[in-house]
Parts: sequence; structure tokens; C-alpha cells
Amino acid sequence: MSSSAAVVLMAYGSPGRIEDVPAYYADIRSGRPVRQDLLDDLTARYRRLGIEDGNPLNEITERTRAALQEELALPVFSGMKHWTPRIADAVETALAGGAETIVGLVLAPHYSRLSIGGYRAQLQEALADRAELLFVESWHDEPGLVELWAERVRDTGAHVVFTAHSLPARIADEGDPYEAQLLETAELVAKSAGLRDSSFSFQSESPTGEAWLGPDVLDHLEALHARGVDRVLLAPIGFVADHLEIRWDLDTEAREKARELGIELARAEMPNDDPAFVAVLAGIVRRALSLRSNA
Ligand code: FEC
Repeated sequence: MSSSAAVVLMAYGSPGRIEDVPAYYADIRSGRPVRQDLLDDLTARYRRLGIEDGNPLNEITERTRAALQEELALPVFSGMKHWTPRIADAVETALAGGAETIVGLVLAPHYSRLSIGGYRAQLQEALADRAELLFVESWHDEPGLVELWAERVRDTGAHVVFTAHSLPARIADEGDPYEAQLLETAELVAKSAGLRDSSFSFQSESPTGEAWLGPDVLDHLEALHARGVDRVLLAPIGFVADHLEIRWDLDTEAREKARELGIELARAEMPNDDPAFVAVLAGIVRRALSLRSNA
């Protein structure tokens, strides 16, 4: 393994404190207008989760980074898409430490131009060809990831609903692989866990004025209820960590909906910094480096 290699481990990022929410939201909107009512609503969601002076997503990313660095015995730097430390900061730190090869790995397993493509663009722009880049596009069918989720849903008597972040529906016309990769992960996990009853739905759609991929998890719970399903286990395979989309959209909103419908709802634990998950990430990085040295 090259001694001058470093990893830039990328995540969505989350505002550090409640005062940071307006700047964070502006970054997500990347210059497009921010509606005051949506900003107020977002601030209220972060406040209700108790994120005043510290934020669990950023702490989890830091723990995952540190564990991966130890496992690989290589420098690993965190870079956030929408908050600090920025992806560009991580690149500068890696280069200042003498990295000649950078492995770019996003903490999101499924490729979309609108998602992973954005991380890649930030990383490439910051790097400006100053080091070799080995960018991992997707790892949705990584056997260790599949097994990790399979363990979390195996032996449940409930109907398993796999979920992932929705995206504007126009990506389907662009031949984007996002939805197909998500369905493949869900199928692999269901097969490995021997599930007889499972389905897939999207979550966390934003009110941007265009159609998003569906069905949304809240509508899906209604449809399952109509079919007579009364126990559901949510498995958010499109994400890897506890954050707003998990703790609010699933643990608060979906739970409320399930209560209204009389469905017993549980949610599988996220990989976070589980050593088995860190081992999966380390395997992906090692493979990227060894494929390069064998080429
Ligand atoms: O815990 C936290 O503070 C951050 C949680 C968080 C994660 C996350 C992951 C993804 N997003 C993806 C796509 C979009 C698109 C838009 C969009 C908007 C938001 C807003 C917040 C937010 N996202 Fe997110 N996302 C997280 C948080 N996301 C907050 C803005 C308020 C709102 O709409 O609710 C629409 C942008 C626009 O307005 O034009 C598109 C995708 C992922 C999964 C991959 C990844 O993690 O990068 C895809 C975590």
C-alpha cells in the first residue's frame, strides 16, 4: 500500500449549532432563494432534536473517521459537502501532509449524479490535479454492507420497509443508477436475511416545486395498513448514520404516522461507527489502492 496515500472521507455535514442553520440551509440551496417559512421549519426541527450547541451527525462522522484511520494505518480526513470541515479543507490538509494519492470515499453507498456526483465535483475542484485521485463511485452491493443490514433485519417478524433519501424524479429520465442501486441493495439484504415480506419506499423529500421519487414512506405506511400489515421494521439502507433524516423523518414523523394507523413501528440501528462497518469501509479503501497498484 502506498505510504503517501490518504483518505478523504466525505459526509453530508450538519450545522454545528442552532445559529448555523441559516448558513447551512443557504449552502444546501447553493444560491437559490431560501423561503423563510422553510428555514423556520428546519430550525424548529433541529431545535426539537436538542441540537443547540453540538450535533450528533458530525460527532459520529468524527468517530468513524478516527476508527477508519486506526484500522487502515493511513491518514483519514473528513470533508463535509454542506458544512465544515469542507471537502476542500480535507484536501488541503491531506496535500500538506504529503499525500500523493487520495482515495475519495463518500459515506453514502448509492450513486446519483445529484448526490455522489456533487461530492466528486467538490473534491476534484479542490484537488486540481495536484495528486492522484481514486474516487469510489458507489458501494451499494458491498458484501459486508449487505451482511451488516441483513443482521439487523434477520429474524424479525415484522414487514421490513427499506428506505432511502428521495431525489427529484427527473433523474430517472437521465438514466441515473440511483434507484436501481437502492433496489439492488434492498434485494440483496432481503435475500441474505431470508425475508419473506419486505418493500421499499423513499423518504425526506424536499418541497422544491418538482416531482420527487416515490412512494414516500408516510404514504407507504398507509398502503401497508390498508393491506393489513400491523408491524413494520424500517431499514434505512440509503444512509449510514443517525442524523436529522433518521431522527426526525423516521423516528418522529413516521412513528407519529404509524401510531395514527395503529402500526407497531421499529427502526433498525444505523451502522454509525460499528467496528463491522468500519471494516467494510477499510476494505473498500484497500481495494481501491490495490487495484491501482495492480494496474
Ligand atoms: O443531520 C443533518 O443535519 C443532515 C441530514 C441530511 C442528510 C442528507 C442526505 C441526503 N440529502 C440528499 C438530497 C437532498 C436534496 C435536497 C436536500 C435538502 C436537504 C435539507 C436538509 C437536508 N437535506 Fe439532504 N440530507 C440532510 C439534510 N437533500 C436539512 C434542506 C431542508 C429540507 O429540504 O428538508 C434539496 C436541495 C434543494 O433545496 O434544492 C436533493 C441525498 C442524501 C443522501 C446522500 C448523502 O448523505 O449525501 C441524496 C444525511
